[in-house]
Parts: sequence; structure tokens; C-alpha cells
Amino acid sequence: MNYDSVPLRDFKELNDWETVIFVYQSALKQVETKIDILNGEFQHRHKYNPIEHVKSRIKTPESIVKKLKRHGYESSIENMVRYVNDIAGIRISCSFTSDIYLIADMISKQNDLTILARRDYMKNPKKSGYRSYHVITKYEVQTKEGPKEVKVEIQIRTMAMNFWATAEHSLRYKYSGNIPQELQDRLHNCAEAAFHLDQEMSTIREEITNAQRLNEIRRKMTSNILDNIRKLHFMLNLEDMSAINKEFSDVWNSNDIDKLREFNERLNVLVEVYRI
Ligand code: 0O2
Repeated sequence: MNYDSVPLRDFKELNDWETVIFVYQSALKQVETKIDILNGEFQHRHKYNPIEHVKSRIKTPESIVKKLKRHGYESSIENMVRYVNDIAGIRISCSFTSDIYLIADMISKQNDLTILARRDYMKNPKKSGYRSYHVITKYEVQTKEGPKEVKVEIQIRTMAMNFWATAEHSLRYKYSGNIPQELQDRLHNCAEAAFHLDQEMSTIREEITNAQRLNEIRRKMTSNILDNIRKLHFMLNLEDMSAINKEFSDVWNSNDIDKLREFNERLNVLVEVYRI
């Protein structure tokens, strides 16, 4: 649980709770922005979004105290900074199991994020049935008092795993950690069902991602065509415009991406010719 590479001395002069939490909040915002940019860059390069959803939170004081107690430590700012790895936590949900490793890899390539530990609860699911991939990172925040290093835990999982973990977490809270055995067994079955869903979805992954790519290409071409039609309104007579609108309608209804591409290119040339 302890990573000595996080220099506790940094926090010696920060001795009130709110100031310490402020540093964690700043780290959380910066790392979340970093993840958002990574996702945007991936989308730009590969026309595919590995990340479906990102959620971040600061652990509540109650939960920090409980965790310290669970691990046998007294409640103090020193102990919380040293021993609690997930005061700042980011949860990333994605569509496919393979995206998890892709995202973890992108994160580990960031040179201002140091990886302190990885926990692969997909290869080694917990007894409860919990599956996820955790990366505990160290991030340096610039403050008025100088740089402060804090830990940020990033949990990466599929939407099916997340659905299960959220439900199980609520039940754990409801039963104060003592979920009745019968319910535990059913939850375990649900975890297996979520695992099989992820496996099945992975087998049709290519089909799904191709469809997503095609939709994106279609969306961009349509937007470009509409833009060109708007420009041509000022350049062509009513009769020609009406023919173009009719052709667009036919091409669009044909659902044929090649026809749409050919029409788009033709309009690009037409606009260029009239512009000159
Ligand atoms: P909460 O309320 O979600 O914050 P570590 O901090 O890594 O040194 P720990 O707790 O032994 O200490 O690590 P572990 O087991 O990797 O758990 C870290 C977090 O993973 C947990 O934080 C949960 O968010 C999640 N997690 C782990 N096991 C389970 C599980 O069986 N079910 C669910 N739903 N989530 C799990 P907290 O502080 O326990 O909880």
C-alpha cells in the first residue's frame, strides 16, 4: 500500500486537510484533462474513441478514515498521504477489453505521470468477481509552496465491468460490507455474465468499430456537402440548385458511401471552379 517514492516531506508544511485536498483536486483536474487530450488525439489519428466515459472523484473523509482503519493506521494527514492510494481517483470506462490495455499503455507513456503500481484484476479477478485494471500513478502539482507530488489511482474497465462494480459497491455499502451469501453468489454469477458479454462483444469488435468509422466518415462528408450546397446557392441559378439538391437527396437515400464520396468530391470541384 505504501510507495516511498511519494515524498511525504512535501506535505509537512501543508498541515490542514483542505489545503492537502486542494492539491489532490488540482492533480485530478490535470490528469483528467490529459486523458481527455489522449482520447481526442487517438480519435483524430485512428477515427476511433477507446474511451467511452471518464469520471473522477476525491475520496470522502469518511472513506479515507475507514480505509486507514482497515489497514491498521491511525487517521492523520501524514498517514493518508502516505498510505491511501486513491484519494484522487479516475475511472475510465471503455467498450472492449482490449481497449483497457491500450489505454493503460497510453497512460504509461506520459512522461509526467510515474507509474507506481499496476493491478490487473482482469487476469486475477477478486473473490467477489471484481474485474478491472488499476494503475497507481504519481503526479507533480505546481503550487505556491513549490511542487507537490501526489498519487492518483486510475481504474480502467469495460462498461459491463463498471455496471457490475457500481451495483456491487452499492450493495456493499447497504450491507456495511457483509453482503448475505446468497446475494454474493448471485453477484458472482452476474460478474461471470458480464465477463462473457465482454468476450462476445470482442468477437464482433471489428464489425462494430468499422461501422463507427463509417458513420464518422459519412457525418463529415455530409457536413461538407451541406456547406458546399450553401455556398453554391450564391453562385448557381435556381434550376441548377434544384438538380443538385435532388441528386443529394438520391445519393443520401441510397446509403451508398462511395456515391456519397463521389458526390462530395464533385461538389468540392464545382465550388472551387465557381470561386475562381
Ligand atoms: P471506494 O469506495 O470505491 O473508494 P490500495 O488503495 O490499492 O492500496 P486496496 O483497497 O487494498 O488498497 O486496493 P484495491 O483492492 O485494489 O481496491 C482499490 C479500489 O478498487 C477500491 O477502493 C474500489 O474502488 C475498487 N475495488 C476493489 N475491489 C473491489 C470489489 O470487490 N468491488 C468493487 N465494487 N470495487 C472494488 P475502496 O477504497 O475499497 O472503495
